[in-house]
Amino acid sequence: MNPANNKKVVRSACVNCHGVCQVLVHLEGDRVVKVTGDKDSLTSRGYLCPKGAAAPELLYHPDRLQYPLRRTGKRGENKWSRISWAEAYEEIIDKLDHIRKEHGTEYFGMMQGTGRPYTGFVSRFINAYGSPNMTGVGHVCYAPRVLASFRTFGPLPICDIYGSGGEYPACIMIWGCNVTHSGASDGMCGGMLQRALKKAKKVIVVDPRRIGPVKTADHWLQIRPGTDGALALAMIHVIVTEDLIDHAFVDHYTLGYRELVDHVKDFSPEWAESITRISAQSIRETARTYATTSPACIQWGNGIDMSMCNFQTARSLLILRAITGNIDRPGGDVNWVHPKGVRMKTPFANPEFAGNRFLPREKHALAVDGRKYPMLPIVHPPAFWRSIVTGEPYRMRAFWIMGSNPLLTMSNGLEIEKALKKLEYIIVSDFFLTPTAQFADLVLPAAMWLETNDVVNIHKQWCVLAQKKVAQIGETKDTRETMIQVARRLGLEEAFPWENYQEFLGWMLEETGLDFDSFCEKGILTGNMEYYKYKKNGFATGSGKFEIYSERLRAKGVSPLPVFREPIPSPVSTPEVAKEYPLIITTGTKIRYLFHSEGRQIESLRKRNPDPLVEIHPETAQSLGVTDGDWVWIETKEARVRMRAKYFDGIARDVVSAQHAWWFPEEDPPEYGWKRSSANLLFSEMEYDPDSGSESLKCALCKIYPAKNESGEP
Ligand SMILES: Nc1nc2c(c(=O)[nH]1)N[C@H]1C(S)=C(S)[C@@H](COP(=O)(O)OP(=O)(O)OC[C@H]3O[C@@H](n4cnc5c(=O)[nH]c(N)nc54)[C@H](O)[C@@H]3O)O[C@H]1N2
Ligand SMILES: Nc1nc2c(c(=O)[nH]1)N[C@H]1C(S)=C(S)[C@@H](COP(=O)(O)OP(=O)(O)OC[C@H]3O[C@@H](n4cnc5c(=O)[nH]c(N)nc54)[C@H](O)[C@@H]3O)O[C@H]1N2
Ligand code: SF4
Ligand SMILES: [Mo]
Repeated sequence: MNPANNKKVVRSACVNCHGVCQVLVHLEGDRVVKVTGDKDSLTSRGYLCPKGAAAPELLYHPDRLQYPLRRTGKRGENKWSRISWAEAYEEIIDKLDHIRKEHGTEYFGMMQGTGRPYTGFVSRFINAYGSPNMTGVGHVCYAPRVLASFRTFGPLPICDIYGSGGEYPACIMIWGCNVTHSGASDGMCGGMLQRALKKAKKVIVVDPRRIGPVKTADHWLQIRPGTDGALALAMIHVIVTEDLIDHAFVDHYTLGYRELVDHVKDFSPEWAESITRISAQSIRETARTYATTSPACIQWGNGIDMSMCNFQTARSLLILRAITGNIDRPGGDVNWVHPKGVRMKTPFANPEFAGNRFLPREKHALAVDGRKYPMLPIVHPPAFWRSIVTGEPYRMRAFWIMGSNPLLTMSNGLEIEKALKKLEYIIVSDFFLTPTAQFADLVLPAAMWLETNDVVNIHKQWCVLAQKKVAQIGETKDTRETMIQVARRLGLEEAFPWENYQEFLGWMLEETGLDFDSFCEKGILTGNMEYYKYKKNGFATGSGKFEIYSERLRAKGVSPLPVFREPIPSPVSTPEVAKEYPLIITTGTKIRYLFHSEGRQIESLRKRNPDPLVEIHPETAQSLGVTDGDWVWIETKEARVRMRAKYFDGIARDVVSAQHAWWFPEEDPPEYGWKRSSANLLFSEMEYDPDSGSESLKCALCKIYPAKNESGEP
């Protein structure tokens, strides 16, 4: 038959990142030929980034994992045999049942990567099994802001850019976030933010790099990496001392304003100038613009997440929003309303979803990190890996890695490698055999979004999107189906009451009165937006107020009012290190064509960014004998890696920005060259944020010098 007669278009939702875009999937017969943006979509209005467009290439990639694999050779020999799902389940059950009977449930650990459709299932699984040993990347991404929000007033605030309340933001302050470039993050669609920027009267950008929106911005504060906490405090200082606050809001709905006034007395713009390298005058002018242009919102991002005071900085930025009266008002920073009747599956919207009640209290005390960081809800990754290497306080026996590539995306990859070598049993669920998956005893093939149905809601709180299965490659399975089947066979039906994954989707929609198919016909369910909800309900804090001063934090040993901490290392905190390593390095600004360690094998994406890049000011590069495109060594006190220099005059002369998570799937297993260019190798033992345990991945010290070529010595 002529395939042209057999064309079909299916509405779905892309989840090649955190899933914000509704798309049209074009099929010829049962082959997916193209994905395009859906112009009728409320969330994305036709937007599609290159990763979304490349989804069919990912689907049909010849290296995709298609069947469960059991390791047959030694670790690292890349020898595998194909087994059935029944055998895979049997093997896992046998192992996990044995461990809980012989040793105790804490001898099994799990980790997950970034926000994915199955986030929430992982914590539910580990809680139901009975182990406190779950780790992940949340301490350097998103979670510090979410937790700061909950401790201060409620769920994470989102810029109100959809105009549901009849107003658009008049002022948008983009703070450490590059979403118009990367495509999407935290439930915000880059294309939609771009539209909102056009409508805004004032745009402010706080970023050490000249990002796209700087072009039309009224203020660009080119901050020294890692010092956002100082800038935020100084802006509060200006707004307080010049009385630019929203009195009605502050008087009626906040707690601790008086203490704040006292607290910020010394945090003048002049104080901040010496720390941030932004002139006191710019700080004053920017604070005035922000406080006097109403409504205003702050689009914040990863730029503040990976610092020595991420939780504290997030608190300052929340307070900025509150004292200017922008919380939950049209065009401001709002808390979305969930779609009615949908069982929201993100633990942030629905803490019950994480299944904490299944983990007995006494088990918490057995976590391998002793729960050292008060604002960290998971096991601190460095402690997690160390416990496996040293066997202190004990060595977990089995470990399940769910969609993560920790060798590349976490700090101290060489220590992680040691840990993976020592573990008795490792399961990895992924799309590909990654450098991490090469350490597995059992590899489980995961379904990507084209291969599975879903009620998509990862970070978006105000809607769920219909995702429709249109293809099936080999025997891939949705990661949640895998967990349901394993859980039920382990007798954990109370936490996993669904026979299978499709039944779970029905359960999510149960109270909407829709079944999955009728949900797909609608494509989207939205909540009915309501503003100023606090006027009716108060805020979700102990006091019912927006807690500028937090007694609960004080009781946990966390500063009750936000503070700034100088990053370590930095030219200020470690001047002796700076003598040998004079450049400040920020790492991991998101790449438009790639997603963390993903996409390196997708040809159409890789060719847009074929090599690992480090941005450097042309004058700095020239003074080091480096030409645009040259291979260079980036060296910190701990290690060195090779990348290609990319001239960029939108960055300060002593700051460089290196891409993260590089490996080379085209090279030989098991390493695929991951030790050559991964920026995360530049970080090993280090200082951590005392509240959240975060690494300072956006501020370290390095030097750069020419390398002869990709593989050569200088
Ligand atoms: N230096 C530095 N390091 C960073 C950052 C930085 O800015 N600088 N950013 C950090 C941030 S924000 C984050 S979130 C982390 C991300 O850290 P990770 O989540 O570990 O990174 P990824 O490479 O996206 O994901 C790892 C694997 O998940 C697989 N995968 C994707 N989707 C699925 C799925 O549906 N099911 C399964 N089973 N597997 C799937 C992919 O194939 C990939 O191999 O990295 C952090 N690391
Ligand atoms: N294409 C693509 N999209 C993605 C991802 C991806 O890997 N690729 N990852 C997804 C994930 S998990 C996340 S968390 C989001 C993150 O998305 P974003 O929040 O946008 O995070 P980044 O791109 O890491 O950094 C944002 C900006 O912070 C700036 N920055 C660096 N250091 C500092 C600093 O010290 N202070 C300030 N103020 N700014 C600084 C960088 O120059 C950059 O412009 O993106 C998501 N979307
Ligand atoms: S921004 Fe994310 S959801 Fe949208 S098309 Fe790109 S990968 Fe897909
Ligand atoms: Mo992230």
